[in-house]
Parts: sequence; structure tokens; C-alpha cells
Amino acid sequence: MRCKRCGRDANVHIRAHNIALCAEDFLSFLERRVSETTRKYGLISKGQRALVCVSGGKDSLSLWYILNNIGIEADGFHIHLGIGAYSDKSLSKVEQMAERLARKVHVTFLQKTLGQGIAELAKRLKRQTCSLCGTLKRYLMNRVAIEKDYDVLVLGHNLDDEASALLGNILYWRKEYLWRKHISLEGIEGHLAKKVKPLFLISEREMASYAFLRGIDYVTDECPYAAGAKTLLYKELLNRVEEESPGTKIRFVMGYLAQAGRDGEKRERQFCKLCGYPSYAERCVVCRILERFGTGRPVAFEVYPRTG
Ligand code: Q46
Ligand code: ZN
Repeated sequence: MRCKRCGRDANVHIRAHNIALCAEDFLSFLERRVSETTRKYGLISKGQRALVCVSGGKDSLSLWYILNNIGIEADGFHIHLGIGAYSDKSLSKVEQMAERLARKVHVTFLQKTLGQGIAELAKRLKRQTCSLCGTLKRYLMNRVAIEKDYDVLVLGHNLDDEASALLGNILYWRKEYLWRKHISLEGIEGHLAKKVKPLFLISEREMASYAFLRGIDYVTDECPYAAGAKTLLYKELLNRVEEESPGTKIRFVMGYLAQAGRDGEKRERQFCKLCGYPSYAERCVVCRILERFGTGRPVAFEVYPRTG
């Protein structure tokens, strides 16, 4: 197969777009799509301070690289979840990318803040690990953005993540979550940072090809708690449909965006008395966890690379 742009041997065939490209043209094709999506949906405006949430996986690290490569200067934010070697490896990949980009990354360690890793904490709180992890991640990323004065939080969710979450929400008619998956969620001054997802329309496979061809070194192991998650099943199902009918996933999420309007999420207008995070109760759930398990120190965001 030949590259549609230059006629050289093609390295990547994107069935959903019915296009084959060589490595070089694929990299610029994908970066251009991120750039166009960012502009079309007003995700990050000129001069805004952007903070990318980086897990150490291919999507978030590639996104961080792409943004800086298309002229959007962005720093990183990483949470060390205290999941043994998996968390240490993730941090080292993130730090490596920070050095490559010459950008800083803010890092918070659950063990330092709460005296234990995510699994132990979930056990003591009698909560599911991933549900607690999601709560803490959303809280901490918001808190660092507000405290460090970033205008927009950038998330690395790709097309497959969004399509599978959407399918799950429709299958069970979880109306309270259904319209909260928009590509851009506005913030509330002083309380909630704006959140955007520039990879919303780019598939997992395309991101894997991008990371490989760009030589991005990422954690390949899955988080040990991801196994058995329903979203993995939905991804598999959607991949089977996509195989038979290329372009289904992108049409599915584009249709959703068309229905969802500018910002589908209804925001709470009450805030935690202690930290200002949206909360129906006087103290938000994380402030209550911090009070019970916190080490007595405020949540610390350390800056890496340490020599930077
Ligand atoms: S990191 Fe956290 Fe995921 Fe691991 S504990 Fe679950 S939610 S699986 S994206
Ligand atoms: Zn609070």
C-alpha cells in the first residue's frame, strides 16, 4: 500500500478514514487533527495555561507531546497511586517525558498525603478501588489546577474510551452521567477548572501507532485493578462492530457531540466549606477522607524533574 500523500510505502492504514500514510505523513496528519479539534471546539485558547493529566500511558504522554509540538505550551500533572512497581514505573515514564519536553510536571503521592496507597485506602473505606481512584483523581487534578493557576485541564481520553463509556451509559440508561462526557466541560471560577479532551475523535489504535512512531516510551502494563472492568468488554464489542463496519465509533461519538450541545454537564452550585470544590454536603467527600486519613500535611504537589 502507498502513502496517499507522498506515494512512499505506507506504514499505517486508518480504515475509519479510508487512508494509508507513511510514518511521517501519519504523524503530521494526527497532529493536525488534534489541532483542528482543539480549534473547532474551542478547547484551549491562545495564551491559556494548560495542564495535561499524565498517567504514564501512551495516550496522555503522546497528548502532552503533541500539544507542545503544535504550539500549545503545557505542563503535566501526575498522581502516584502507591500501586507498587506499577506506580514507580509510571512516574519514571512521566518524568522522562517532562525532560524530553523541558516542561515541569506536578506530582502528588497518595502515600505521602494519605499515609497509604489506593488499594489499602479503598479497603479501609469499604469502597471499590477504581471508584475511589476516580474520585481522588478528579479532586486532585482540579485542586492542582486551581492552586497553581492553570486555565484548563487536559485529559487524554481517546475515541475508544469515550465510545465505551457512552455505550455503558446508554445500556444502563445512566442519565445522570450520560451528558457529562462532553469534549469540553466549562469550569466555575475559583472552584472548578475547565476540562477538555483533545483526543476525543482519535482512536486507541491511532494513538498506539503515534506513540510507537514518535518513539514515546510509556508504561505498557495495565493497572492491576483494570482487569475485568466493564469498559474493556465494551471496547471489545465496539471493536468487533468497527471491524465489520469501519467508522462506526467515530459516528457514534460525533452523534453524541451533536446532541450534547456546548456543555451538557449540570454543575453543582454549592461548594465545600473547606476547599471550595463543588459538593452537596458542607465538606466534600475528599476533605472528609483527608480529615480521617490525612497525614496532617496539606496536599503537596511536588515539581519534577527535580533538577529542572
Ligand atoms: S488507575 Fe485507578 Fe484506573 Fe487503576 S485503580 Fe482503577 S481507576 S484501573 S484508569
Ligand atoms: Zn473539600
